Amino acid sequence: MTDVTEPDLQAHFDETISRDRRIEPRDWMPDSYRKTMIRQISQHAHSEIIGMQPEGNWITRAQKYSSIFNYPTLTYADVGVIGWLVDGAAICNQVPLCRSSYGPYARAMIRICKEESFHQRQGYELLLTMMRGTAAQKDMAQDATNRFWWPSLMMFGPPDDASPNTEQSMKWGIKRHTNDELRQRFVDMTVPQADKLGVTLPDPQLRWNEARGHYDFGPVDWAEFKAVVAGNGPCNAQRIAKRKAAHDDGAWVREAALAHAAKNKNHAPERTRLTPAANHG
Ligand code: BYC
Repeated sequence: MTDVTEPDLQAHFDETISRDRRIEPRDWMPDSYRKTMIRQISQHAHSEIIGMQPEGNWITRAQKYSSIFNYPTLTYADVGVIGWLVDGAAICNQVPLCRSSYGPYARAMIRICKEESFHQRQGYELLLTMMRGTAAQKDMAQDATNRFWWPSLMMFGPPDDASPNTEQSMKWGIKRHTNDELRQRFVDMTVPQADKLGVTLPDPQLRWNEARGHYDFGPVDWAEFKAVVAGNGPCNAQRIAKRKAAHDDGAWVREAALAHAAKNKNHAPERTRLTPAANHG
């Protein structure tokens, strides 16, 4: 049997990517590919945990919720706008990730997109109802749209020329479109929805560009994005403090579960214990 060398493994990996096949957890992969996947999946998982907090703010007053991270939820209309815009942006970003080169992530994303799609429709429906309501309800929907429009555009990440990870992630098939391409797709998809709802998107430069076949839109405040990502957004400190408190408050549950597991292990009848060999089987 011949030894498989690192260049062989790299060549096999490159061929898998070039044939648009999936990389699986036990496959050889370059350290930098593994690092990128861990970074991106961690960010995603972290978003799901923190993302429930803004709408959790409204949970005692309404039964439906989805999420967003470091911006406050000031009125109930925010629940609708987060569903419509935030989950809409998440879907736009994540549908192409269903074809990500990393198999487990791509497969998980199919289920995640179905769930996000439900939130998006629920938010849109909620806003449609509010926009058929009183003047005060319409004002609430417009105010929530004003506050969440720009942060939603920021969700796609920095512009392509300031995105350090896009080029390599595109080569690896982790990302299928650049941040700017997806941001544009989201704008093009959302403007007609805003028209139908009867809300105005807070961008005076937003207009159809016949030559490009896309909507032009005004500049995103990247200084604000950087501040939020650096931990200085309106609710960063609050979100992390709440998350930490929930983790600390749950310490007794983890301790009890571990103690229970240890007790069961010590008292388990011999025949039901797994040997190390069985564990590996
Ligand atoms: N927020 O080189 P870039 C959701 C960071 S929605 C914070 O373009 P990449 C949900 C980026 O991590 C959100 N940080 O990076 C909705 C990198 O920093 P590091 C979760 C951001 O990875 C409702 C740096 O900026 N979804 O799911 O190629 C309810 C340079 O950026 C952001 C996902 O995460 C941001 N918006 O592209 C519940 C989807 N944007 O790590 C949940 C998966 C950029 O080098 N993720 N950064 O220190 C992705 O598709 C990509 O990671 C991104 C960024 C498009 C977000």
